[in-house]
Amino acid sequence: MEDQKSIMLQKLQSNAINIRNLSIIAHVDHGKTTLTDQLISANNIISKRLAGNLRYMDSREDEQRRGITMKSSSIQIIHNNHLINLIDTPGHVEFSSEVQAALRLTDGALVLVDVLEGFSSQTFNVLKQMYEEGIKGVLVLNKVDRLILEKQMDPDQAFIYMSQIIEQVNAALSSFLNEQIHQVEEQKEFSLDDETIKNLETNLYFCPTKDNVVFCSSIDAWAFTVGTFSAIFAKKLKCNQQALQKFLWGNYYFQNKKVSTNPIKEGQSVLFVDFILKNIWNIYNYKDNIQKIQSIATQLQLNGQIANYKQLMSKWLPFDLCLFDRIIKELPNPIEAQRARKDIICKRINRQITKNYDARYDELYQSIQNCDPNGPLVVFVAKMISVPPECIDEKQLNPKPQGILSYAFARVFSGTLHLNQPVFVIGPKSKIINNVNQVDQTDIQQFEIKRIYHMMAQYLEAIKMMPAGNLVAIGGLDELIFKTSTISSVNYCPSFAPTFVKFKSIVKTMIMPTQQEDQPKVLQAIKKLYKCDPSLDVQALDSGEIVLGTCGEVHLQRCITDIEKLSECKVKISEPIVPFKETIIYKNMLEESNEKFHKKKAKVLVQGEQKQKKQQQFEQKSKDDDIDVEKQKYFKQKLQEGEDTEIIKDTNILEHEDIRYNQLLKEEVKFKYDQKQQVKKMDHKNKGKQTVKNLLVEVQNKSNLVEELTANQKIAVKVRAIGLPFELTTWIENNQKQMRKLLYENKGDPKIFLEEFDLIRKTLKIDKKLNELIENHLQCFGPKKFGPNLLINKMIKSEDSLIQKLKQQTLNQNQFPLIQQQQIIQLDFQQEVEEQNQISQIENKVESTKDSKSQLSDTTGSIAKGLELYLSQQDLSQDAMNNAINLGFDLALNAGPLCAEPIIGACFIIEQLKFSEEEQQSQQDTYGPISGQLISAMKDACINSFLGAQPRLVESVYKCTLQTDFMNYGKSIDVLNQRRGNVLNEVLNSCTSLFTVQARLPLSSSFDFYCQIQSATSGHVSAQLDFDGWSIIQEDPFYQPYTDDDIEENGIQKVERNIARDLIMATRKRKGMNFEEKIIVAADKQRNLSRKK
Ligand SMILES: Nc1nc2c(ncn2[C@@H]2O[C@H](COP(=O)(O)OP(=O)(O)OP(=O)(O)O)[C@@H](O)[C@H]2O)c(=O)[nH]1
Ligand SMILES: [Mg+2]
Repeated sequence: MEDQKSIMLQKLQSNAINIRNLSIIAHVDHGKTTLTDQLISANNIISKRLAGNLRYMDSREDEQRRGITMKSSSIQIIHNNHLINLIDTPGHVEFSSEVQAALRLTDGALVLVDVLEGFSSQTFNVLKQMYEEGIKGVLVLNKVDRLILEKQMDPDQAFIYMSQIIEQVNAALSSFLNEQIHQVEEQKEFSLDDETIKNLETNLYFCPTKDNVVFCSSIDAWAFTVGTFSAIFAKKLKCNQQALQKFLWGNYYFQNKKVSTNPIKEGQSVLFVDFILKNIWNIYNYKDNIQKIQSIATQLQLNGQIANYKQLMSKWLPFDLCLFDRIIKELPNPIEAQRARKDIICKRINRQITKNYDARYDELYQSIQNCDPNGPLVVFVAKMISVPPECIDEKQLNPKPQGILSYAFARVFSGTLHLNQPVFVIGPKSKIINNVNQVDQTDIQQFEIKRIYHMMAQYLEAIKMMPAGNLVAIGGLDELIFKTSTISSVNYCPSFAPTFVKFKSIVKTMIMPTQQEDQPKVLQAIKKLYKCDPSLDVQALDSGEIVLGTCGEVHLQRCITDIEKLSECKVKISEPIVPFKETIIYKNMLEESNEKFHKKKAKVLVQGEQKQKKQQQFEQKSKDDDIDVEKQKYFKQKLQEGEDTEIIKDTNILEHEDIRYNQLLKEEVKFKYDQKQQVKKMDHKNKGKQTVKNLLVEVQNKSNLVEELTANQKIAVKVRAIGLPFELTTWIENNQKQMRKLLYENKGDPKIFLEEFDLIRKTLKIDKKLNELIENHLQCFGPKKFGPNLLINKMIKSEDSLIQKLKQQTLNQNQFPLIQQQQIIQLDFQQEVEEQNQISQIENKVESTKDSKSQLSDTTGSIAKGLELYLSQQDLSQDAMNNAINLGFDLALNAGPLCAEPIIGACFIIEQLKFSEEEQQSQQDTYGPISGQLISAMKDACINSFLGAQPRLVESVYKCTLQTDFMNYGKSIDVLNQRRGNVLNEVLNSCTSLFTVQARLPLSSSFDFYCQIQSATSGHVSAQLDFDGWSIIQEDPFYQPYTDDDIEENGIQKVERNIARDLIMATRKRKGMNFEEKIIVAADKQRNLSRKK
């Protein structure tokens, strides 16, 4: 019996025309697993009675408990001599990588939409993934029963509502198509005619009359398409089925065997409603009247026992038959699909696209195109899955493996995979070979296939062979595969590893075993999981701690469960490590000058008043104290002098411009000066030991213009820090790939970059002064030459600025390298200690560049004579000096002063670089190489000027989409408010009376959000969190109210709770940095117990 089944399966697997490989994709909870249950119950894998409630594909305990799918799994179903390989995917946004892997392996997709919740953010995402993978789909409008029972919509409303959803889906597809057309037109410089675009759109769209839209209820097990009813009514009305089908969707009305586009009588329903929906609504209306249900069953000529409306519906419109019919007729078989998708599956073996084309690829290309089981073997492994031994059915083929092992989840694109077959496992780092006789063995390993299986949800059933066009699981590859791979019978086959979108790890957490002795086992488990999970990041700190980077809270929980299962040990995790960035707020310099002008004016007035007041007080006091007239005169004069000096100082503001205008309102100039000196001293003493309180004192006293001396006091570097517009910062971040190539790797044409950089500055209307500095004095971006910060050096000549050099390069392609490779050092500064080590490393590097006479050295810089002389005495070229400056700048950017998080959106301007004359006398230099000292001085100058330039914390935020009814709306908003959520917009869907609320939610306050919102609303709200980038916390972390007015203006709340400061403190605490000064609350006298005796 079993053998018969295997033979039959083998037969089906060998007949590619009758195979359908498909993924089920949708937003979370839209009913994918329930739908899969219904389909597999048709094969008696589970009973019909349990279908819908069992959620068979959710085989993990945590999937069942949480009620969501967390991994994609595959199952084989046989229908009408067809073999259907179906992959149920998770809908939760944190498992998007699973959808990507599933789509790469399959040829078609069922795109589900919960009709009540409608088109949602994840529907958009999965549609985009489907489009990019070139996969054909069938749209399934699921949960139609909810419109009847929950929303009590009438059929006319339901029709309008469902048409809107289809329109939204098509609009999304149209946007993807147009984007692609636009790209192709730009690249190839031609434009498509309207007719072609229209045809492309028509082929892409979902339309019920094309029979690629299914209306169903997975829970009640019924489904239909417009085609189902056109067949029924064509028979009844004795008309042509195809002709009738065209009118069964859209604004068509039926009267006296005629169809018209206008209603014949008032309130008349369209054909779709009249012929289809009204009949379904009718059955649901009588759902409690069993006699009526049975009489309807008789009218519909349904045989057999009908006990309730659900049975009636599923007998009348059988779910599985409708879906299987659509899957088989609408979705392509592997041969059609591989022909259509060959350039997506394997770009590298297309003669037209690949530069270094190898003639031997022709055979591979042909074989994949034809899905040829006799061609060379090509198997693509999309992911690794862990399977416990009890789920593996070996059928005595091999000794049963012990422990949880990983299996490769793959698709055979060409050839046939056999047991004992020697193959090459080709990793993503393997190179394209263009020499027929040469084989580059990088990342290619030999292997003999020992175990092959087909998958039945969590179970693996051993088989002997698997031909092209099928999904397969392969054992024994644990050690050879890292996340994805390509397996081939020929070693020249290129890696098919797709450029999968790298899912950013958002939530980072430290993980450790509860029992220290379990560490090796836990490490092994983490290693195994890291190989399998495409979106898991693992980082080992020098301290020995392991940090897991996951896509969110749910993903993290899944990883923990897996690690515990794989290691059979309990683990504990730290509080999530939330990433922050540090920045300076941008103020238009011009605006600032105006602002300053007004402030200055105000100050003069205030000072005038104060002076008068002080004089009066003084006169009064002198009278009271009876101070002698001479003394009075003397003090009066002093007072006068003090005030005047300050005013004079301030008029000189352009030279010593301070963007922190608040400072200007303070009176005590002398006090300020003393404090500054103290802070300077403290700086040297407490390097790296600042507490937030120290910082607070510093920030209040620091200016954004700072001068730092090298340790030997010989070179002085004066740096000003200002903020960049956040849009410019984001633009640089988004263009990092291009900038990296151009500025770091010295590849590509700078023309496009220059144009775009120019355009963005114009669009943002960047201040003229800053723009001019960027044009003529930009030394580099940073960190690593392409980061979102700028280093401007007023000391360099205009022709040596980065922009001018790039411009020159466009005229004179590749004349000289822009950046010397030896400057490039990977920096990852978490710890102060590490930083020191790095400095000495960098010093060596810089020293080594001294001798290398660079082409730049004779063109760079116009530095003061004294300095030039000194540098030549020190044998330090100007080029090496610039390198040192760049490295100091980079060091500062890697760990900002607030909480050692990376700096973004800052612009550091070197105002002056001079030889410090006063200290010339100092004897023997005991401070090491001058380049190293310059790095430290530059770093300190950046950090200190940053502190004086209104630093702000930047936090990562989620876009939160909530769908809630009116009853739970208030509760949902409450939860958002408690967590610093910021509502962006709210839309009320008039058909469903559901609110869609979009908000921004800080990552740091998003933990347990799902749980809280579910318990607050008794599970009546659907919530989704998508990573949405970075947002500046506008609150000043160092805000201190000085006056009653400050408190009145900002509220006492602000004084008591400063969120930015709290977050900085928490981060510093986590990083083991000083975060608080010890304050003695109650200083009781120490008692000497012995005295008591
Ligand atoms: N009323 C109604 N409920 C349904 C229908 N289909 C599914 N559900 C319910 O919707 C909930 C989610 O169903 P699932 O099948 O787990 O959804 P899913 O899309 O697999 O969810 P994820 O895999 O987590 O993305 C369950 O409570 C189902 O009972 C339907 O047709 N009608
Ligand atoms: Mg599911």
